[in-house]
Amino acid sequence: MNKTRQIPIRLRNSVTCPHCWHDFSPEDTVWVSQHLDLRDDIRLEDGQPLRFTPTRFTVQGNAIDSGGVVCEQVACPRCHLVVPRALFEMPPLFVSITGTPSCGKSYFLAAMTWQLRRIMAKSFAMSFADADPALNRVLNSYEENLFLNPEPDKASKLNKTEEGGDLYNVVRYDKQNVTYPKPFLFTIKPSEHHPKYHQSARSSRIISVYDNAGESFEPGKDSRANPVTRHLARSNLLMFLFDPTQDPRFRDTCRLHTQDPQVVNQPVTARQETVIHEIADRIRNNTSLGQNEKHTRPLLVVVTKYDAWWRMFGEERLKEPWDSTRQENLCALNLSAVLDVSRRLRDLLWEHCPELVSSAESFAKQVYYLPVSSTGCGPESDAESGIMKIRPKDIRPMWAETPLLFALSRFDTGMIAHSDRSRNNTKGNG
Ligand SMILES: Nc1nc2c(ncn2[C@@H]2O[C@H](COP(=O)(O)OP(=O)(O)OP(=O)(O)O)[C@@H](O)[C@H]2O)c(=O)[nH]1
Ligand SMILES: [Mg+2]
Ligand SMILES: [Zn+2]
Repeated sequence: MNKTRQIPIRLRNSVTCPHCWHDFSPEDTVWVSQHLDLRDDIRLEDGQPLRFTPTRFTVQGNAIDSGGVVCEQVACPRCHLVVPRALFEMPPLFVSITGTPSCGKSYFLAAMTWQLRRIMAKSFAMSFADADPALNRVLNSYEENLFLNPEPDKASKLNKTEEGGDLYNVVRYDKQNVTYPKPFLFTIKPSEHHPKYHQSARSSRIISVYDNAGESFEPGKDSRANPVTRHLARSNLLMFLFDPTQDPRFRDTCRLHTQDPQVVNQPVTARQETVIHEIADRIRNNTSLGQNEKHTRPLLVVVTKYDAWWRMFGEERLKEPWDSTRQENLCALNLSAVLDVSRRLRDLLWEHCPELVSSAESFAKQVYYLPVSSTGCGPESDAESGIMKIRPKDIRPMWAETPLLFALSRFDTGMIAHSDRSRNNTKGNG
C-alpha cells in the first residue's frame, strides 16, 4: 500500500522536524507503536514505544503496529521524536528567542503566547492554538502560573530555564547521546469570519519556538552533542531580547523613577551585544551565510521590562498598536505606529548603548526595535532569599504579542491586516 496516502490529504513535499531540524519526505515518517509489548525504541530512553515503518493501515489511514493495535502518533525518521500531524500540511515558521540569562525570555514567551491566543481570535479573526498540547505542556504551565493562577494574590515566579532536564529530549545515535531542546508548537489559521478564510490552506502556519537558557548563548555552549540553539540556522524570525536593567547606563538613568529591584537592589550587568555576535557566528557556521554578508531574515531587538524604564521613552502604558476596521471583529495592525516606535527606540538605544545597535545592524539587513513588558510591573524581591516574585493579579502585559504580530504582518502570510498612519486608510484584509 502506498504510505503517502495514509497521512492527511494535502501533504507537503518535505517536512522539517522541529526537534532535530532534519528535512524528510512524508513517506519516510515512522509511527509510534501502541501495543504494550512493543517497547524500548533504539533512539529513545528505555521503555519508550518502538517506532516503525508501517505496512498495514486502517481505512481512516492510521497505521497498525505488529501487535495489531491501531496507532495515531507519527515521529521523525531521524530522531524518532513525536511530531504533530499539522506539520505535514502547514509550512513551519521557526522563531528563535535569544538573550542573556534573566533578560526575560521565559516571561516573554509565556506572555506572548497567552496574549496571542486571545488577541488573534478577538481582533484578527485568526486562531492561535497548541499544535499538540502534550508538546506544549511546559509552556502551558508557565501561562497558567502567570495568568490563570488560582492564588492571584500570592507572589509567584517562573523558574530559571536550566541547561538540561525537563525542557530537553535526549536521543541516542549509535554511541552518542544528543540533547535537543523541546519545541513549543502552535498553529495559526484564519477563522471562519476572516475575509481570506478560503485561502487558509495556503496561509496557515505552524510556529515552532524554543525556551533556551541564557547560558546556551555563551561561546562553546552549542555543540554536536548539545545542539540546543541549532534552530537559529532555521529561524525565519530572530528575536534578540535586550534587557535595559542589565545595562549600567540605562540603570543610572532610570534609577530615580522605579522601585524595580533589578534596577535598584541586585543589579545584574551583562555585555548583551556579545549574544548578537555569538548568534551571528552560529548562523554563519550552520548556513551558507558568508562572513561579510548580512543576514536577510528579520532581526527584532525586543527591549524587555518596559515598565522599569518607560520614563526614558514615553507613556507609562504602551497603546495597543491596532485599529478597528469596517468589518466587525477585524482590526488592522498600525504598521506606521509600530515603525515609529521602532525608530524612537533605536534613537534611545543609540544614545545609551550604540554598540548594541551597531552589532545588530552589522549582522542583519532588517532590524526593528520593539519595547515589551511581559508583566506590566516589576517583581518584588524577597528580603531573605533575594528571589524575585510577582503577584499574578498585578500582571498586565504590554506589547508582548506585538513582535510576532508585526513580523507576521510585515513578512509573512498577509493574514494580519495592516493600516497606515492615518488610521482610516486600511490596507490588507480590512
Ligand atoms: N520589571 C519586569 N521584570 C520582568 C519582566 N519580565 C521578566 N522580568 C523579571 O526578569 C527576571 C528573569 O526573567 P526570565 O523570563 O526568567 O528570564 P530568562 O531570560 O528566561 O532567564 P534564563 O532562563 O536564566 O535564561 C525575573 O525575575 C522576572 O521577574 C517584565 O516585563 N518587567
Ligand atoms: Mg528562562
Ligand atoms: Zn527529528
